[in-house]
Amino acid sequence: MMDDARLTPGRRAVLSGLAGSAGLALTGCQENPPTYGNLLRIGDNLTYQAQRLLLPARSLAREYDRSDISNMPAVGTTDPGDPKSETFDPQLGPLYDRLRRGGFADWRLLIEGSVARPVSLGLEDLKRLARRTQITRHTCEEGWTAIAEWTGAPLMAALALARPNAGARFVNFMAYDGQIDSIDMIDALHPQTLLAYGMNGRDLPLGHGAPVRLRVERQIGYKSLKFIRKIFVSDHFVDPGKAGLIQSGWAWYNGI
Ligand SMILES: Nc1nc2c(c(=O)[nH]1)N[C@H]1C(S)=C(S)[C@@H](COP(=O)(O)O)O[C@H]1N2
Ligand SMILES: [Mo]
Repeated sequence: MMDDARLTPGRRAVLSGLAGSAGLALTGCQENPPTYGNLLRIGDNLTYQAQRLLLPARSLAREYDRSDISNMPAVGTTDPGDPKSETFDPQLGPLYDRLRRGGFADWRLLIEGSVARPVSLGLEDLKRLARRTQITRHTCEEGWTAIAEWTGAPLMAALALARPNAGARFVNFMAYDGQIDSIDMIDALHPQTLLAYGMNGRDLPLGHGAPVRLRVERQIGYKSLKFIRKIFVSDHFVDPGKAGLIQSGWAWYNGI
């Protein structure tokens, strides 16, 4: 596993230079997620292929009752606008802080890349799309789980507005702490994959990714990126370099 605890997704190391800040400093571009010469990582591709073969694309993650809802800690980045946070991004952080102070009235989500019609959606636009509420279990790689209720727009509904091209295979997400990650179209179009703006019946709290986070219910917790600012659809796998997790040894696909 990792020899430096600071590199766990839950407590990310300070990201030097690169990525996030430069907007779209995505490096590399290939067919499938690489394993970076890590022998153990070969299992990732096997796991990915096996899960994709064995699970029907639409099989749902288990959903729970209201009475199952438990306390959920906010971990990793809990305020991208806090300059004291070790994940503070000098370009994006102040932008986030300004948006938060304005109650996210000016927050916009850009969906671009391999799409017929790039769109920019505000919070109210997202709330006018189809709405889904689900009570699911979040599993963190650090060993804890928690059950919470999430409300949001199915990612599928937001993507549909932008009309992904026929060759589109991956959906990349950029967050206000500079993190970038991606999922494949199977997860992107899954009915439980949400752009969540509500948690346990309230607006998504700051620590949990306000105003909008991703929920990817059939993968490990670090795939549910918080503080989403931009979506980039791509025909090929894009390695986000230092802004991503895979170069630190974390699996790109981590199905649960
Ligand atoms: N942008 C961003 N998203 C993130 C993280 C982060 O540090 N930054 N941490 C991840 C990890 S490791 C987990 S377990 C969950 C934690 O979500 P929570 O803070 O709502 O419990 O968010 C994930 N998404
Ligand atoms: Mo995590």
